[in-house]
Amino acid sequence: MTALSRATELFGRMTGYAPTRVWSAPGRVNLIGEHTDYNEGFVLPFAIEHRTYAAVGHRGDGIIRVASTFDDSPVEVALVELSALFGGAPGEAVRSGSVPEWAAYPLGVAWAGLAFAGTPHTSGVDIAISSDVPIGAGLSSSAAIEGAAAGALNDLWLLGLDPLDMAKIGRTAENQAVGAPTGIMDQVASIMGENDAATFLDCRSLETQGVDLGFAREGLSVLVIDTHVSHSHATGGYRDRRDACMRAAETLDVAALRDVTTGDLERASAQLDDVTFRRARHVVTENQRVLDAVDTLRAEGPRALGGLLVASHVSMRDDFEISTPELDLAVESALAAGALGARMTGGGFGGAAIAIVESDRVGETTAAIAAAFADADFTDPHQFTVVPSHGVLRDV
Ligand code: GAF
Repeated sequence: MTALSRATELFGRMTGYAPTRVWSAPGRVNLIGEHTDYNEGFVLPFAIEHRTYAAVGHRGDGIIRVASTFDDSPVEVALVELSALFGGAPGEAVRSGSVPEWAAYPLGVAWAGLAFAGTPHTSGVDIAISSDVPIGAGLSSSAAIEGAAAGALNDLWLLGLDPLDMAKIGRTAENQAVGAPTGIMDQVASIMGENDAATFLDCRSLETQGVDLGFAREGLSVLVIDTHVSHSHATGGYRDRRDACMRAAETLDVAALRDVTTGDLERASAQLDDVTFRRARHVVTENQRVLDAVDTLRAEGPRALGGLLVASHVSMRDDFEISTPELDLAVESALAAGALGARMTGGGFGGAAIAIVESDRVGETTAAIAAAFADADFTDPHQFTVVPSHGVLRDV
């Protein structure tokens, strides 16, 4: 059964009738530009073909009810209660157990969407969600839920939101309702993705440009190596890295690390302690690598990207310190098997790496990576290829 059928079937079981609309949004792979979004820098992600579906229909009683195929119990909240639920400290409703984390994504989107549109909406809604985006793999299953819910509710409730508004609403849901202090990259990638292209996003101006990738034309595939080491951005290291970046910007007296160039790094090293300097150096050099990757793709195509991807991984491993032994092994074994480039993707501390591989060598490469994991006594990674795909859309 496809995720679309599962969402439709779940909606029917919950309500006894067919959904009015089904919308879907994809997960994403970030090609390059990690931990640069909340520093107002540059990112280059692309949406993938794995999608999350939200089947929706009106109900007349002012209740929002969400159900999903990854949790048996539907969650119901009165729409007028959403502000009280999510308006306090970030993530409080989840931490206190008032809502399960998965439900905070669609409920948070409903809350932020209504507030953004300034609509005091009283008619209720049923939402049934199903997904084929791997969860906890660093492929942004969360942005996919937010994008699908935002598309569906915008349509059903006639909120009049444009794609960038929907991305902002998704980020608000994630930051405030779920309590994960993320940037806006994943939501923009999921909502605004295009077939065969990456989305080049300036996270300060929020301007986007599609950049042609041409993997298929060049006989290349993007391999995802999911290490099965799961991570959460609502806790721990992600927040710590973000705080270090904010401290660095404050000490360097700039609005954001976006305003520091590679030429400023020597001066910055005298002003920051060693750890904070290395965190800042990752962001500053990563911003430059994104700009270089866009130029490289346009001038030479995807075969020339490998060096930038590897440099990005090394910077995340040594300066930002967000890689894991499994991610390092995924990258090293992919490169040893002939990949043109490889790096961990997403927020780090687990999740997946990507490798650009000749399409006719995918089988050999995955076998070599699996053997390296077995030798190291690591869990067998889940490996699959992805293609750059379109963003949010209405399916039914
Ligand atoms: C996670 C976050 F959600 C993004 O906003 C981004 O910061 C990324 O980690 C790191 O580049 O996916």
